[in-house]
Amino acid sequence: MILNMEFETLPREALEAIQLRRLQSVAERVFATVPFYRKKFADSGVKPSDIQSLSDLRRLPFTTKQDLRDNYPFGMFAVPMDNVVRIHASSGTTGKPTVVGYTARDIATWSELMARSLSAGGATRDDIIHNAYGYGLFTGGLGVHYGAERLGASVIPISGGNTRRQIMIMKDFGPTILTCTPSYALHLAEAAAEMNVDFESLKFKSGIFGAEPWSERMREEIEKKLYLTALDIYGLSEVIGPGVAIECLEGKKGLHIFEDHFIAEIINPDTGEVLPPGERGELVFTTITKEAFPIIRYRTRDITSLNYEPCKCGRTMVRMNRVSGRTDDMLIIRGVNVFPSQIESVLMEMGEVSPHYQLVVDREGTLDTLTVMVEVDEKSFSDEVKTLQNLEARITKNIRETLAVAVKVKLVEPKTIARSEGKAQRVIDKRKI
Ligand code: DLL
Repeated sequence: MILNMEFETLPREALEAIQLRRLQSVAERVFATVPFYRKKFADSGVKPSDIQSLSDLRRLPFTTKQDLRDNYPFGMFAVPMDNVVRIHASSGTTGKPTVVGYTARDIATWSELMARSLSAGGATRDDIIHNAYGYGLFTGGLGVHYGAERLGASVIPISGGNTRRQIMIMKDFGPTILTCTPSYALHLAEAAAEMNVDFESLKFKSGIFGAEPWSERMREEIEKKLYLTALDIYGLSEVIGPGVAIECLEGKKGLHIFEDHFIAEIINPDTGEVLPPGERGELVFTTITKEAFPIIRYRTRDITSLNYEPCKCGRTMVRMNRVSGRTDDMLIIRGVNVFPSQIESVLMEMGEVSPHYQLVVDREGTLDTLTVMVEVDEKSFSDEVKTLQNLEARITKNIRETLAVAVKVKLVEPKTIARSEGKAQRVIDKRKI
């Protein structure tokens, strides 16, 4: 269902007029209030008044994660602290977290966008939302929570973890919408099976999964095991949190970006050049309504492409395709670029292994090696050694043929790969240890 008919279905021209006005205003605002932007604009020889059309956006400089680190923790806030009502942070794998702030109006905006997202996934005020995204500095838990309340649905703030108890609550409270990471969704399915609880007997109709990359095959697996329609939700704390973009039930093909609040661009990650619609590259966002933490041309490092074709759901907002990986997740194995999601697709395609896998990167002499650890189910694991060796050999061959990279495949016993309650750790890089 479309929650905000007025904005979500705006004709392109009207939408762009709003975007331009808001862009001009945010450029003025950051220039006046954030020393970082004032200097960066000056270094690039650009003034807010140079923004006369939407295409002038590309005259503004990019903002990177490093810029946020250099201004840690509150240096990029555009309002005094007494206007900030909430602080979130994303952990990041190295160094200090990235810190973001919200005014009361920002929280209202975010809640509306999350309410729109839940609504796109079929939620109404009659639904019960089992929210297993982590509550805390991570934006997932509270982001969904406020959206659910804004929509008028009933939210169960279960957060991540304590998995067996989650299953009991699901049985007893009868939630109809599940929100968590896709990897945790699979973990929930596994725990339910151990407790002899059949997801078919639960009341879920849809699940809104995101915060980490997942493949189309993974969607099929989740839908099959959890008896629900699985939708992809995208967001990042630097931009607002979850609710930047959402798939719709009708299309289930690409995620609508809420363009009345964010302008998306795709660039060539090596040159910074803006790419034409449809081409794959790095996603860049400019927030045009945020008050406490506006961000100009933020390089997300996420790789995707944009699709401006109309969607049958009626929303006019551009769709981003499923994120296929991050520029900094890319492994270079003996000169070949490999994204974990590509390996996942090959594994899932074969249908003989479980969706639990981990990639171990190591170095032998001067060469990088990649070992794909993947679980098989109980039944296959008790098969003869020869059968397992044969499966290993076939996976190795499929990966070599699809990705042109030589990997070692190691089949492991069921439940030996660590389960995550939030974002799954797919890559273990032993080279850095
Ligand atoms: O992950 C916000 C979020 C919470 C999104 C709940 C969806 C659901 P961060 O912790 O800042 O924020 O991480 C942001 O996670 O740049 C992507 O690399 C990745 N990511 C988020 N959603 C998706 C998705 C939250 N649907 C980073 N597909 C982003 C692929 C995703 N990657």
